[in-house]
Amino acid sequence: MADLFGNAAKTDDYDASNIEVLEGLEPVRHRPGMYIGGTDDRALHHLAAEILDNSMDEAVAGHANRIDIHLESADRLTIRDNGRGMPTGKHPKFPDQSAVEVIMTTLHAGGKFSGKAYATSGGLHGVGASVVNALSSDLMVEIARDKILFQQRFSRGKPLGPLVEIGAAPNRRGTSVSFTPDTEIFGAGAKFRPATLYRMARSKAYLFAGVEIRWRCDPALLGNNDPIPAEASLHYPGGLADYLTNATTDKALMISTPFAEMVELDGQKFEWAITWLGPGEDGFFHSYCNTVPTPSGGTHETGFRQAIVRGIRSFGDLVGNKKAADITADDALAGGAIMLSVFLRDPQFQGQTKDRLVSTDATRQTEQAVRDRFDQWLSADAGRATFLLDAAIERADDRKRRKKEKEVARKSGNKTSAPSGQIG
Ligand code: 0RA
Repeated sequence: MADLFGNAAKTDDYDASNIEVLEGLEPVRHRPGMYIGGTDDRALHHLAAEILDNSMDEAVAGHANRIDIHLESADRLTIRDNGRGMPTGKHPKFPDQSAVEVIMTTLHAGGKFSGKAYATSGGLHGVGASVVNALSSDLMVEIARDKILFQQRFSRGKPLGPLVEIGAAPNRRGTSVSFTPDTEIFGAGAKFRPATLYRMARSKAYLFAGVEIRWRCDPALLGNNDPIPAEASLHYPGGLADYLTNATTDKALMISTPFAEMVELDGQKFEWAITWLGPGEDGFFHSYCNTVPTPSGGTHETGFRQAIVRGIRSFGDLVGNKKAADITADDALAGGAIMLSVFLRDPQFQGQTKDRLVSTDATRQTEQAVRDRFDQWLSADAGRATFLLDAAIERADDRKRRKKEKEVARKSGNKTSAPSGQIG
């Protein structure tokens, strides 16, 4: 049986039933905010993230190991990968169209159509190429597949012609997307910011050690002594641990080496790095699912927090410290500098820009992945574990004392009580 895209099927990963709804792109141009969370600067950079996510999906699934990001001018970006290439065959439902054209011109609501192990599908992620196309005044897709180079051009979501073979591609494989965001949507002054794109590219490279991201930027867009390079190769075999080490070089640390691991559980991956910063330093918790940032947190963060607080409590229990039972996750994680990255098969995101993970199982799965390793890490160095336990107990004591003071102040009618601000 041929697959959805008219290519010989290797597996039954996807068939026509995987696409539940196909609609045109009018709703995207009509209400861009529904798809990219607005039409401002942040939304503009969301377009880049969508295209980069598609290439990252291809890399994470093991089909690509290089991604090139080229900011050609302030309004023209090209992202290219060396993956399988978007499918070019005729679409069985739309015999006049290539699969590329269907991918680029239809909204795949609820559709997971690639059979990719870690596709970031979920309404916004992974299937966003058509959304970017709808909101670009000019978009060019180039595909090297089966030793042939294909090309198709679009404007505002409409093809300017069919997919055409433009030559041989004997030594090339992959997909390249170049696009210019539509000034009708984003305004005449819409410009990509090199720093935003560079950081996005760098964080993706940290999040997936198996990819090299090559960054190139028109030097005219960079200032003198700009911290952003005109060219760079981003590749971090040490993953999140490398990131954390770099992000905390100028900070006082409570422990010398981060607790960092990568665990595979039931075909899903969990990777993290955590260290604790010295007094007065602000911690952070950066989390990701399938390399997509989840700034509003979610179930994976909950699982991670549970693993850490339960691990510290149980170490306290082990050494007979009764106060350990009162430690909360905030106590245990105060001053924590945390990177958490999970790779889930079928993640569920929520929120207008899908920046929160809501997959129910992720809490238990993340906790399970982290907890075992954390217990081992704690017991490997009792001095370090005691130090963390004592610090958490101190914060629990502080918290209880402040609460008590607040109650006393309330009872005595004093409204100028100490702030109950969250710790960390
Ligand atoms: C659908 C199916 C397949 C690959 C892709 C999409 C794909 C999309 C993008 C977007 C950027 N880079 C990409 N790389 C691949 C699988 C096709 C197959 O089975 O060969």
